[in-house]
Amino acid sequence: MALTKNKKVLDFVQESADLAQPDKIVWIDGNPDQIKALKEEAVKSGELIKLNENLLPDCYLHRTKVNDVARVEDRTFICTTNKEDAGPINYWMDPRQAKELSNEIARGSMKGRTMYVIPYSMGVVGSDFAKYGIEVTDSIYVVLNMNIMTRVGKSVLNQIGKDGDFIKGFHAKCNVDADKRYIMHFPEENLIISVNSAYGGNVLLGKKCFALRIASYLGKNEGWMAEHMLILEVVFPDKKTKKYVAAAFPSACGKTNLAMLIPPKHYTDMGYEIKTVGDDIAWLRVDKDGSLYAVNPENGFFGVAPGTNEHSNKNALDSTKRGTIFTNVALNTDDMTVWWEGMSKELPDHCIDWTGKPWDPAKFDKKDKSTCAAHPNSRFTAPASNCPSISDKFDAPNGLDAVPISAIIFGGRRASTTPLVYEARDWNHGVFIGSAMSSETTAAAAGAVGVLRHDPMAMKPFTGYHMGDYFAHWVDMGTKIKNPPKIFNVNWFRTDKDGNFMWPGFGDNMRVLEWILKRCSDTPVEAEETAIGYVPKAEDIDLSDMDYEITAGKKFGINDLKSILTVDKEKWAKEAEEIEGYYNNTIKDRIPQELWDCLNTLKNNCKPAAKPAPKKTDKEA
Ligand code: GTP
Ligand code: SPV
Ligand code: MN
Repeated sequence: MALTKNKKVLDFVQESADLAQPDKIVWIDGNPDQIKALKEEAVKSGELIKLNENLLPDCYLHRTKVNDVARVEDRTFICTTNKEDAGPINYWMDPRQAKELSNEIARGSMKGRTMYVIPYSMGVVGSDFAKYGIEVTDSIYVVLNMNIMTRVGKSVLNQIGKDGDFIKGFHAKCNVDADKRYIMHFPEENLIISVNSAYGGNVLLGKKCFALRIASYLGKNEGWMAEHMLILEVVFPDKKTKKYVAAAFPSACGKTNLAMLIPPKHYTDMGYEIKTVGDDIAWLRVDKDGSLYAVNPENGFFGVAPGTNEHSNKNALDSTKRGTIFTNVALNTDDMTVWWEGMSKELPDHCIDWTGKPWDPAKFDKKDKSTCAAHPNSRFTAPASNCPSISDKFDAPNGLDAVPISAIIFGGRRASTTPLVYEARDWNHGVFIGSAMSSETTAAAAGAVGVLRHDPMAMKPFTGYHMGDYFAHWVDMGTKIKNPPKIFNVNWFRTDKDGNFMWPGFGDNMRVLEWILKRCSDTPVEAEETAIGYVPKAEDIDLSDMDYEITAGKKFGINDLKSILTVDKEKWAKEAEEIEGYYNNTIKDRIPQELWDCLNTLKNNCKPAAKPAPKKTDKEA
């Protein structure tokens, strides 16, 4: 039975049903019994595998089709009336043509199936920041994941009310045919259509589709920002001072890890703590006091499984111990638990790999991804409330969920050139640094891994409009914030000549965070001004009790720190050329003058110092 009288909601559900022709329509009301029944149904059909109830209570494993394991950027479309509005780096399709195409694919595709109607909230229900959506889908996996990742149920419909607005999301699994897979966004109509996939970011329409692509478009028009950012809280030793940091790294470049960081003992002894507000998406607004405030619109974590262990990210691992859905990890049949590469040093004896075949640990080769038991982009969907480090702010009611941001950090995977950390000279220079970001590609999207590509603000795959306008929006926001956060860039991924990571990363990133916050304090620590911005003096990064071996027997020391803090002008001159090429040939137009000015400054700063004129000899004189 329909749970609302809102005509727009009812019309959307009816139109979707008329198209897909399901046998049944079920409204998701948020009742735990309904969710429980759906889990049972999915176990019966084989869509989910129930895991060991004692070791992993209420946890399930799901395997996708092998052709459907990551976001598909080349099948993701921004469908604006004018092609130019989607910009040069989005795939564009004419809205009418897009609907004709997806209608043809989805028509009758839910025959014999059930269509679920999921009312969901991005943000705390009723909060000033929250926005609402309705997703219809024929996948129980989607219902159960949305129920973890967002706030779902009747309370959302109450908020939408009789004639309130919402984002429409239509998802039909169809035959999971990769050649007919389309993820389409209609920002002018608050509409998302997804067909022929059943994987994460392609189908959990509240996440990348709404909370980034559609929301970035809304933010541009309404004066706020939707960003691919984690939000963390630093609790100072006095336990009263709390500072908030937002950080944008591309997919699979360390957001979840930084958001859940456990500081080294040296810092916990002093009394520092890190709390998690969000791990993937931030919505940012200027509030009445003129500061920039952020919320995490999600309700759970869709985290990368491989590499997650007791040491690298205990908070994430602990978050997956109950009420979690695992996607494409390995099944340990000895005790019906899960396993993935990097969970433990010992390989399990009896595993079924992510494709459903018995796995032979003897054939495992770290360097050959095809021998992995878990897919490199296998994921866990875990409730945020499970996370031991979750901040009180995360779920705070009455608008108290928004946190003031002191620092914004950009970062990516760069084997060379980019130092461990540097600070922008001012807001616009920070926007320039974000716009010029490059990072090596990862398994989070279909395609080659390890290729250096431009990924401005980690938003290349997620900006719902023209990238040049997006840069201009950032510049414009800077004029609206009374005390803009300072902007930094970090790189945890510098490697030595043998390809080893030179910086320990993970918990030790606290040392960099501390420096960043010292730069944001009323009495900032000094820094070196370089061609690219402010770089720490090596002595100002606390290396106390650091115990990291870059390679066997080679312990990390201050000289290693110095080497990853160096700014090589020759390399940066090349980088500047590269950025200029990207601006000119890829983004092409609508780049604000402020960013061209920063590029010119960088180019000038990197020019080799003019050689002193050769002394004239007596003869010449
Ligand atoms: P998405 O969920 O795809 O947006 O990814 P994410 O940005 O949240 O990345 P996540 O924290 O899941 O980390 C992805 C990969 O980077 C994992 O394999 C981590 O082990 C690795 N990683 C994270 N932080 C660090 C770090 O500080 N140093 C190194 N060397 N690797 C890291
Ligand atoms: C990412 O790729 O940045 C993710 C995973 O967070 S997905 O939801 O699939 O986009
Ligand atoms: Mn992400």
